[in-house]
Amino acid sequence: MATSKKVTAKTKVKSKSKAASKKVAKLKAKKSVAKKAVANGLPKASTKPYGQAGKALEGVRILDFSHVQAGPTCTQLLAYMGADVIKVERPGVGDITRGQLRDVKGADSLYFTMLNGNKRSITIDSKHPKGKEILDRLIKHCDVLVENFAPGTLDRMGLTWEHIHKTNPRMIVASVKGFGPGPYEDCKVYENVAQCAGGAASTTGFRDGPPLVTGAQIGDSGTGLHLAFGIVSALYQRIRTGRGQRVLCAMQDGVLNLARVKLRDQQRLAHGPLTEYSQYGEGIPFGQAVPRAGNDSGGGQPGWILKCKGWESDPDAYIYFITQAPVWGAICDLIGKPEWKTDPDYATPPARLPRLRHIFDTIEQWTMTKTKFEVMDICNAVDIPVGPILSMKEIAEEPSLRKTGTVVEVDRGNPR
Ligand code: CAO
Repeated sequence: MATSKKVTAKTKVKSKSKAASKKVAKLKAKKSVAKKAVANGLPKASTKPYGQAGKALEGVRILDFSHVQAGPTCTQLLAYMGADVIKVERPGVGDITRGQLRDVKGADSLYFTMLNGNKRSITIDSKHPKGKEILDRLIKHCDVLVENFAPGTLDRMGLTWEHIHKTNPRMIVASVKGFGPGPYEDCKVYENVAQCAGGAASTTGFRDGPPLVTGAQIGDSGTGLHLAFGIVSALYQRIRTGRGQRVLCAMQDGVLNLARVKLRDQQRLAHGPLTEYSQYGEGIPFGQAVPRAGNDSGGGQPGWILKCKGWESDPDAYIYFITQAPVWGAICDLIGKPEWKTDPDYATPPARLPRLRHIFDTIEQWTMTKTKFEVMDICNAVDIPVGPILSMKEIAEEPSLRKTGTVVEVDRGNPR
């Protein structure tokens, strides 16, 4: 076993190295905090101001075997909620993302620091007898073990469910795997594999183009979020049952859950064409499976991405425009087509469905005369839902996101 020197971004990461690692190995069993309960089993309502009554997961200890993105997303969320996360890394190697996509020589990568804030790190060789002994002690004193190793890896370390449950019956063992039980359960999986296997890629992109993956990390971060929910639920249930349980999130399932509206459409397809898809209005027949729908809205209110002023040189000068039925009159007035309010070909949502392409082309003639922010202001003033296509640069510089804490500056940590 070796102790860790590899801790990340400073503000929220507790920078504990050798001393801290020793401390981790000597953790004492927690004393139960016996609070006077009122009739419904809850303690008396706190009189402390909100935000000063401790964090939600204070007192919960996580033994974190996670690496890369899916698992670390989950344990970072738990850490933000107050859990004490002890991240176990492989001696001499550490989490592989420490060195991936580095932007500053000698420092842990942003990829690593953005996913591992608020955690403590320790390196333990889980295959060494001494390492195993330390891990068993940690298992006794922790509440949750989180891992996203390749299938079978944890068992090969000797950390089977049976062993863990016997060592600490209260422990929750939470795993991310690529697939659930079935033909692919032994496969290793990364983000885009999950996006493809979970139905997102086949339904993303344009009908006449190849399937597309999205930049949103719905396979990794999405599954980490699902896992965090499973863990918190298991912790809650443990209050009643007194025992831990296994929690498994498969990345394929996580992506499918987020792509559920497309599974809805697959079922609808058996009963006729998907009339809100632009291909319906264009007279193109549907096949057996849900097609890629370009920028069509996934809901009942038709929408599309339209060019705005400057689109010729700015790749993000676009806006998402929704022709929400209750504000159809306002849309007609804005774009100079007041006659569409009463024209039977345009006045009702069903009448508009076969004409969506023409309608959006007409609206675009108007949006192209304005910047995306002008469209945003004008439309929102009359309750028309629109969304500017914001670049990552614009988002990173957006003051309101800094103000709310959605985007925060964190010290880099310990360049080595
Ligand atoms: N001490 C000793 N050995 C350790 C160790 C430690 N502390 N931590 C890890 N190891 C060893 C493992 O035991 C394993 O060795 P064996 O295969 O010989 O048993 C080895 O390191 C590699 O672990 P791994 O199989 O999990 O990692 P990988 O790089 O081969 O695969 C990944 C990575 C992500 C494809 C795989 O872990 C996986 O499919 N995970 C599940 C799905 C998932 O979470 N994917 C999302 C990743 S984020 O994009």
